[in-house]
Amino acid sequence: MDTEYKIVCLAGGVGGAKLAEGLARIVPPEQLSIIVNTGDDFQHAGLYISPDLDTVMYTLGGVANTETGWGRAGETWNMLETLSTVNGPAWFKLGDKDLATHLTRTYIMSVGGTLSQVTRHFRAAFKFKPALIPMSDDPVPTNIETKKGDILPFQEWFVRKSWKPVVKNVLLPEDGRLSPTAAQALQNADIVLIAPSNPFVSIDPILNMYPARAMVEDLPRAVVAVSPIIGGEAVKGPLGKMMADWGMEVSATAVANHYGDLIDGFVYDSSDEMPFTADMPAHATNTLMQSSENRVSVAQEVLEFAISLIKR
Ligand code: FO1
Repeated sequence: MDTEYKIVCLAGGVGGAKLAEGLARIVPPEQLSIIVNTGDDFQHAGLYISPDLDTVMYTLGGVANTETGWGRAGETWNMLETLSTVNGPAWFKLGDKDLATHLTRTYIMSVGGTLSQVTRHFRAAFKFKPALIPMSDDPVPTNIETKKGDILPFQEWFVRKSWKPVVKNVLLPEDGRLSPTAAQALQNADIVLIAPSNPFVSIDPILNMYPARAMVEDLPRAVVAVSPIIGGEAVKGPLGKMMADWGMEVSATAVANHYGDLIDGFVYDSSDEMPFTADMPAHATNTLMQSSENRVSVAQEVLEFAISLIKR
């Protein structure tokens, strides 16, 4: 796809990784930046873990475990099995191959490297070209306030409690700031694409990084969000449950309304009704990204739709 536009994709885990992979196949790498949520990051057994960055990185590197949506393909679990025998913290499953990533990230950060430097270091190792950028270089953890009144670190809620506790609020840090490279990418963006990730725990954390929201509102000539809801359901993860728990309609329309006037256009799945949102340009297609072919076709359609908005 020959486009001179600079494209920034805001991405969380699995949905973000799939759109990023499709974009990486059609956009020249120097014109594509992927800004990834780091609100799920945490210290686990002394290791610095960045789940969404790793999911996008492994996907762009062609080594992602597509069954689980996290970790690496062809994984072995010797360390984890042994960890259990010595009563180590085995609730968060670390595969032997995946462990190499966490050890390397933790090492580089222990000698003063930033998360952005770590991510650039991995770009060479995993042989992908687009800029993969953490939303912030500082710890900006997302916490979950449950209806029962507990405040859980994200992975405690997501993994340890399998996102069963009903969410009252998603608590985002007040003082988070974009990483310098993320700010620069948004500064130069012509098009911002919001991936079909969870708006509340993957995309809002990115927009919460000062001054991301203002930059997205003011700068690019087209901001397009892709619906993470298909056929009235979330493809994966806690989104459907969260929306239902909040009494929201689990629909593409509800997601479009959540983004509101931040976006100029919305791409939704043909199986859903046209999102009735005040004169929001919308484009329907098959947004399910199973194979790498349709990751490319979805990326192509999203990009063409965004470009059409610029030319309007
Ligand atoms: N998710 C799980 O449900 N169980 C796990 O044991 C688990 C381990 C894990 C290890 C590394 C990693 O990068 C991700 C991992 N995830 C696991 C997924 C992770 O919790 C989620 O990917 C995000 O935080 C939400 O998108």
